[in-house]
Amino acid sequence: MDGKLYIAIFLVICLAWDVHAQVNCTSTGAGRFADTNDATCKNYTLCVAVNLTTGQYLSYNYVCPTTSLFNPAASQCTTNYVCNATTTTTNTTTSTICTAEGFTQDPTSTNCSSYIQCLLDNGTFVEFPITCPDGSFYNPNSTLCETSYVCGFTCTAAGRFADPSVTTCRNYYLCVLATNGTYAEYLYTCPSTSVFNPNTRVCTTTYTCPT
Ligand SMILES: *[C@@H]1O[C@H](CO)[C@@H](O)[C@H](O)[C@H]1NC(C)=O
Ligand SMILES: *[C@@H]1O[C@H](CO)[C@@H](O)[C@H](O)[C@H]1NC(C)=O
Ligand SMILES: *[C@@H]1O[C@H](CO)[C@@H](O)[C@H](O)[C@H]1NC(C)=O
Ligand SMILES: *[C@@H]1O[C@H](CO)[C@@H](O)[C@H](O)[C@H]1NC(C)=O
Ligand SMILES: *[C@@H]1O[C@H](CO)[C@@H](O)[C@H](O)[C@H]1NC(C)=O
Ligand SMILES: *[C@@H]1O[C@H](CO)[C@@H](O)[C@H](O)[C@H]1NC(C)=O
Ligand SMILES: *[C@@H]1O[C@H](CO)[C@@H](O)[C@H](O)[C@H]1NC(C)=O
Ligand SMILES: *[C@@H]1O[C@H](CO)[C@@H](O)[C@H](O)[C@H]1NC(C)=O
Ligand SMILES: CC(=O)N[C@H]1CO[C@H](CO)[C@@H](O)[C@@H]1O
Repeated sequence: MDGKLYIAIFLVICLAWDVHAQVNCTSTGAGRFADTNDATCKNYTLCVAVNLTTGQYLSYNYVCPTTSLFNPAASQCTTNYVCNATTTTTNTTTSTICTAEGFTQDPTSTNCSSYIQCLLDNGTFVEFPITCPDGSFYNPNSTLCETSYVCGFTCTAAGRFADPSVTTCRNYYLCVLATNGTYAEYLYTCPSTSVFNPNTRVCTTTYTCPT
């Protein structure tokens, strides 16, 4: 009798512990959070807000790539984070996309469904593409995948306009008013090393893209 009761209590505690083993996105909100049950600092959870009114979140577990560890202060994987006396690295860079550790837009993803994680690995930047959970899109402002983020651009006037979904200033939209009152939308990439200047609305090599 007593034995059965203790087994029942044991099972309940196990189940409860299992549930609490994951990050509780309702209490953390959207973002990336360390899996506190992982003493090796490799695992973290991405919380994606589905409905802020109902407080509904999707959670996805990830493992930091290579030697990187989840740094809770930076909310991302870094190679210089000391979990408990593990790895440290130096810097010096060469990568076409990465200029710092952290998250950046995937220039090949026109629909914002993926992004790039930049890590320093033995002094060299390494790129890791990450796919956003279904139905969510990478917002470069928050560096998170968000279901409410609107990727891309809609013409509201004729002319050339910077592509807001890419921070490199390389892309722009040409909006052409059709006879039926709607706009035709064309996406262009500035030639060679030029960037789109939103003030003069032309591609130029003299404009400095804000970072
Ligand atoms: C998650 O956190 C919320 C708010 O703090 C709380 O109401 C809820 O019970 C927690 N869920 C779990 C599974 O711990
Ligand atoms: C970390 O995540 C991996 C992959 O999901 C899993 O196999 C491993 O058990 C996790 N480690 C810990 C300590 O939770
Ligand atoms: C820290 O390292 C010591 C010795 O390597 C180990 O016994 C301990 O479990 C580690 N603690 C954490 C939180 O990783
Ligand atoms: C969020 O949930 C509320 C209540 O269920 C619902 O009325 C609302 O339409 C939902 N919003 C979205 C964006 O799904
Ligand atoms: C985004 O584009 C990728 C490939 O470019 C495609 O596989 C994916 O299905 C697209 N996602 C959405 C939500 O359209
Ligand atoms: C780091 O890079 C240097 C120079 O490229 C190389 O000599 C060294 O073996 C590398 N160390 C590791 C741990 O990969
Ligand atoms: C990003 O944030 C800036 C300043 O907070 C804001 O002006 C801009 O509209 C935001 N862009 C997007 C795409 O959310
Ligand atoms: C307006 O005209 C353009 C080009 O002629 C056409 O592609 C588009 O479908 C038309 N839109 C509507 C709502 O009729
Ligand atoms: C981000 C960072 O740590 N940058 C350092 C890389 O190394 C150079 C030279 O050692 C430093 O000046 C930077 O601050």
